[in-house]
Amino acid sequence: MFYQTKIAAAIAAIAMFNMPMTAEAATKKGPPTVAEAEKFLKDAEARLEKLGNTAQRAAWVYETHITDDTEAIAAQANEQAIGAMGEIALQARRYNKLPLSADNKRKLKLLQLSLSLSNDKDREDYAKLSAQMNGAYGKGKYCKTPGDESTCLNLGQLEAILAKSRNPAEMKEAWLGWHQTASSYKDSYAQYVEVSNKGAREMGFADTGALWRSQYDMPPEAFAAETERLWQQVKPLYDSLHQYVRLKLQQTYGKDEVPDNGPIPAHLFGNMWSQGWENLYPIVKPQGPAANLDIADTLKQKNIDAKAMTKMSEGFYTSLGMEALPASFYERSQLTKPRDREVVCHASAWDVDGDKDVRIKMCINQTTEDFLVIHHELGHIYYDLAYRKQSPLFKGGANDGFHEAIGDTVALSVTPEYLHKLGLIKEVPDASQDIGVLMDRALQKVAFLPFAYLVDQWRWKVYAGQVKPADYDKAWWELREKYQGVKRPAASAANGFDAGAKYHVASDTPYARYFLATILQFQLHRALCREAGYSGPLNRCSIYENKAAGKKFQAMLEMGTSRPWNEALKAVSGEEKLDATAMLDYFAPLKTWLDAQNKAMVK
Ligand code: X8Z
Ligand code: ZN
Repeated sequence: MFYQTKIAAAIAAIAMFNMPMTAEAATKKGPPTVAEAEKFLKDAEARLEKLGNTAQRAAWVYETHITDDTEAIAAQANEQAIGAMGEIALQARRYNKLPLSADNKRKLKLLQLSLSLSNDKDREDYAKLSAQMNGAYGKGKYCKTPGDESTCLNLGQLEAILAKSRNPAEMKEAWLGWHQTASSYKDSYAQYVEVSNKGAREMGFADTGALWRSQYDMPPEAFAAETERLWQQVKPLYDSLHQYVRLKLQQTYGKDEVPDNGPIPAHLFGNMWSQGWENLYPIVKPQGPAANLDIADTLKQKNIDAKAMTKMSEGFYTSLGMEALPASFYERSQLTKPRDREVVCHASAWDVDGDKDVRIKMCINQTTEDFLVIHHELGHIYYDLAYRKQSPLFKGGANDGFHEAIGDTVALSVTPEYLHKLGLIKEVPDASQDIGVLMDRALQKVAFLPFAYLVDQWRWKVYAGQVKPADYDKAWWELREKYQGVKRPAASAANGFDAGAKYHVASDTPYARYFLATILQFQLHRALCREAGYSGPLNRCSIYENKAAGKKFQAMLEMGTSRPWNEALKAVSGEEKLDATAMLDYFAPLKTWLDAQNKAMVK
């Protein structure tokens, strides 16, 4: 389903055939041979390819139609899958020292980057808890009058209040209302962490956090150091934006709500997790004629519905020379929120059969944000389609950050000129309005960086046992204050679980990928613009209709997981390291402007 690398699908794939594999492994005698290892990999992969659908389909049905039955079916499929994957991972060790081809060595390594839960009860608990938390998040509601269904609001409705309201009391209620929903699965999460760690330790990892950090072709400590290096590179830019936004929020809400120093209350940023601040644009936009990049009204006026929005996004990819989406994509995707049942609305992209059965699951609204999220999801889909000819274990991103970066890279080319070409905005803002355009982007991308960094800072501590359930909220808010400079709008609730009010915690999806992706997308954008022969300011570059850039991009996508990620990066950019200078260059004019404003305003 949702991008963990293709290992997730691999887990699913061998679900039903774990017994024969076990029996076979038990009979292995004598020293391993290259031929035996090759057969082992081939068999495992053939099974992965053939059986990959079962758990995916069960999860799809569950997330698009949440009931007790679909929950049980999804949990069962997952339980079998995890069992099989764990067995294969353990068996793979037998071949580690053999002189295999580079591809086969890589496959063996990828197989061992997984949990192994050999105890039946642990496996059952793990799968049940996982399905239960995912569903609980999807069904979550805040009811003004507990027990009175007519007063209940779901996440989408609560998010809309934060996006539009300028009434602090109303926003605070929506914020607190949503956050309290996670308490109901705090105990499940704590239990889940224990079981997950057992599985990581069976495979020789210190804990699940260490397993996650091991998925980047470098030792786990090196990965932690790498993310910190990148954070330090971008932190000054975030600090400038934060300072400017504080001053503007203070002008709007007064000093009682927004203090001169210290963290700012989290309910004032127009977003449930204060992770994207684009809804503050009307408040923080530069004075004078400022660009209007909000396309919501136009989408409604022109009746551009969810499907038409998706078609427009597809049109960007095909303009690069990429293939049209298969008809089944539109037949099987969930583009809008069904009225008659509970679903998980959080957007995701699905590669159901490792071939052309690709789908997205969204609850699209006619907003600028959702228009960009569609581009994000189609990035996953075009990656899936591009690597479908690879062998099963290589059907995944170069790393999970790459998977998250593809659609966002494309969306960086959704410039005012492009929107104008599509008839979605009336005027192309001239160069004098670039600061406004950059501000809009910074509210999406720069504001996101510390949040993207801290989610797994928290989880790494939780998985390492450094933060116990009684301190979940304390540790969460320490990090949110330290990195984002935001604070809880009220004292922590008893048995609160604010981290769990974020989808990726409830669904146990790693988050460092989004931090990497945010930096990487600017690096890819810079490289593709260069390939397109463009040499002006990066924020004005769009690779729309550029076949040369598309070809370079596609070649990288087709590599899948077959090579270490720095080779994929090199194929597009010639660079081998992640580097935030592309992002810093992109926002350089805004940084200068912000610093000047900040200096003038505090005088
Ligand atoms: O979860 C997502 C995507 C699906 S992979 C919609 N994103 C993160 C989030 O919503 O928190 C995209 C950016 C960050
Ligand atoms: Zn994504």
